[in-house]
Amino acid sequence: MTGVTLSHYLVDKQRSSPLITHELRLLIENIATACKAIGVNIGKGAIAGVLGHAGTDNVQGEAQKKLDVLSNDILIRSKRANGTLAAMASEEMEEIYHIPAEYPRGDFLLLFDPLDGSSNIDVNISVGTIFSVLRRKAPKVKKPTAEDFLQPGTQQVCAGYAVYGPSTLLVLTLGDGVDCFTLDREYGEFMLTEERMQVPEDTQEFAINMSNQRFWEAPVQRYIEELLMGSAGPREKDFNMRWVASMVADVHRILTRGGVFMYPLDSKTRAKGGKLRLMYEANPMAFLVEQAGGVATTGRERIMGLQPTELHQRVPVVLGSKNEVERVTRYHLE
Ligand code: AHM
Ligand code: MG
Repeated sequence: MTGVTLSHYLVDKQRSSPLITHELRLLIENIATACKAIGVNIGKGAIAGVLGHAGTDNVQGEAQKKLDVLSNDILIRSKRANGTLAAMASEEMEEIYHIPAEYPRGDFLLLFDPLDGSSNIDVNISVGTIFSVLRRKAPKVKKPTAEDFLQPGTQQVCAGYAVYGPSTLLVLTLGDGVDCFTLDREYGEFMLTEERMQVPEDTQEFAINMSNQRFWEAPVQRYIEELLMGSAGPREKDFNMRWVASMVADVHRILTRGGVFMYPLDSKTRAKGGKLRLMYEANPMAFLVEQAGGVATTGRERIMGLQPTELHQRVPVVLGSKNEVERVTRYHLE
């Protein structure tokens, strides 16, 4: 085995930055281990009987898949004892998770979407895990509350995602660029395979669920109509569309070769505030995209600047290549 393992990478980071503490390193290594375990279960699929519905709904009223529940359990069980966390919050759990009294409590707050894109799991399309780490502001002796989690995205210490696809990848930011690791399945190690990922400023690729077109607001109608007109329209170039319907996979494509990803506000989701969750999806992805030179807005304002008001809050999302996201945002503000 040659190359830089995730552990080596984190030790180097710890040496070069006082912000990367021993506890943070331990937490990230631990998240990576949980992602490996989730990946193993996903890989077994029907053999392990993990596909299909769990028969329960989550707090958002969405039907849970068996793997949603399993992935959530893996993350909770693997992290509660490691001493770095004050509490956890998950897209799949209504209330925050308190660290049981028998384990030490740390300073960090972990938020996650244990299995993003889970509607794709039964058809063998890439899914992923998204996570975000905050530092708890209140003194350690106080019992953590949901309010401790309500910090804007700018306060994130670390964010990342795993994609369970043809390869299992871990993409990570500690606030100094974005780096990508590929799981060496033989050795069981995440190896550094790409440093300082960059989202190109311009793109000819967009990602949106076109079947929602009739529900969109005027600025999104205008933007997409112009893209579809291609070289015959005002943009004077052709655009290509891609929509995996797993945010992790769509965002990974954008971090790899650029593009714009949109889950805008529409009349179907307006009452809820949008489709995607601010704390488990929008904020961590916005942090990664910004760290790679891209932009992430709600169509109107910077996602990471939003002051969250509730744990399971939803927001519209427009992210990716700078010039496209700025154009969409301009159309909304005009
Ligand atoms: P999930 O976290 O329940 O899987 O939902 C989020 C997913 C995103 O991954 C994806 O971008 C979107 O929902 C797909 O929505 P649609 O069903 O409209 O294609
Ligand atoms: Mg999700």
